[in-house]
Amino acid sequence: SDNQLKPVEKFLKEHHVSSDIQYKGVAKGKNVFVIHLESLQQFVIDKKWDGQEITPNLNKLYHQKDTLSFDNFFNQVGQGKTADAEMMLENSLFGLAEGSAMVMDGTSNTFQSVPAILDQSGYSTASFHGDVPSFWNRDNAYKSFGYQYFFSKEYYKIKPGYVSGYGMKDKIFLKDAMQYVEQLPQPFYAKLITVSNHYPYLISKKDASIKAWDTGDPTVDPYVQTAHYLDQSIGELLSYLKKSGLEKNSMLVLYGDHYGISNNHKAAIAKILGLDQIDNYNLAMFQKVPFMIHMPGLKGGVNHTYGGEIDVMPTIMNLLGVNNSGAIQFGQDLLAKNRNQIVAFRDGNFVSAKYTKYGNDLYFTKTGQQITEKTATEKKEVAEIQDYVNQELSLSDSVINGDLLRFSKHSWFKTVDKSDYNYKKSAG
Ligand code: GP9
Ligand code: MN
Repeated sequence: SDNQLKPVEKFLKEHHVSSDIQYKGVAKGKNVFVIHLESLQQFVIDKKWDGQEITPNLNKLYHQKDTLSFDNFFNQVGQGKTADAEMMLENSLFGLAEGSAMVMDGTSNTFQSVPAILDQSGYSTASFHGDVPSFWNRDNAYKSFGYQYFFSKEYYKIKPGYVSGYGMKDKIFLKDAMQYVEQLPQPFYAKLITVSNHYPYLISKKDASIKAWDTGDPTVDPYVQTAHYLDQSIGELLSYLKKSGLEKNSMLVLYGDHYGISNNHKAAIAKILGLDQIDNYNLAMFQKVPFMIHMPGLKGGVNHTYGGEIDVMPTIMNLLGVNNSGAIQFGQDLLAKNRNQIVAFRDGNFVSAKYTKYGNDLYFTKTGQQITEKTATEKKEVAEIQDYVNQELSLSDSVINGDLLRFSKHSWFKTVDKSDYNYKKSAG
């Protein structure tokens, strides 16, 4: 019954922070590009290898005056990886502790997702991906999210050499996707999901324009090459957006979905970061992913707030000036003044502005110094953060497991009718 939603609403009300007024509606009516940077981690930003920047195009964007960049932004995914990132970004709900919420509940649940909300305020909405439509159950979950269009692999002409690993090579995919983007009525919300920088980081000789790392760990070493290729594909996309004039009336949101290099590769990570050894603090910080918002005229800069994927939806909704007050969102606007800066990992560990807990070890976030014996104050503060993290995760789970958004009624939202959508490419 709708009573099940009460504890969720109570928690969200207690922890509500008002969005930033200065940024409210600055992107009103703009097209939105959400650019999913597969497995891209924050540590590659501004980093060099073999005398070259690994991500020159993203670095340039990162430092531009009209880009809001975040250097303490963390991925918060669980086993659902990409799908969990999508769930968080477009619903401000966590993935589940096990499995993928998009697979298990994406077909049947009710959602109040970004695409559906924007559709209802006059946007056209589309997701683009160069892989099969069924991966992560996107072909069903996107209907629940209210996507009007889903241009998966079957919508592109695939020639020999176009596919690598999980789908179309990023340069080809992004270029071909633009043919559909151009036809979307404006304003539009377009999500572009890249794949080339995905484990096992396959890349042809022709596409590789930087040497592989030399850590001696063959799983890790080619990552730098596919990351560099991904960056080049973004460079090409950006120059297309400039040339076509689309940049002028668009807001770009770029994010890395999760780590590419897993914690099983400590020796290689140490080598890449130039450290003697890796502790749990280093591994926690290694979970940072890029997050940038770019728009001509935007008041940018590098923002140091601690946040993560769960916080993207409230941030974007405020920038777009689209009303969804009272929405069930577990994140807090990254630009809000009094945000709690608590970043929950799916396993109950966390990063906050003061403390970091990872692998059950506790550290001071600013210095990385380990805390082995807590003072009374530290005990209390850490317990409070842990309590918030536990509550936030379990209440988000209750929303998904109980399909509780069925009971969430708002004047600004009409329930999505999944039968309105059909993503099959018609013959001919
Ligand atoms: C596949 C792609 C990869 O369609 O999005 O997902 P991941 O393995 O990163 O979760
Ligand atoms: Mn992924």
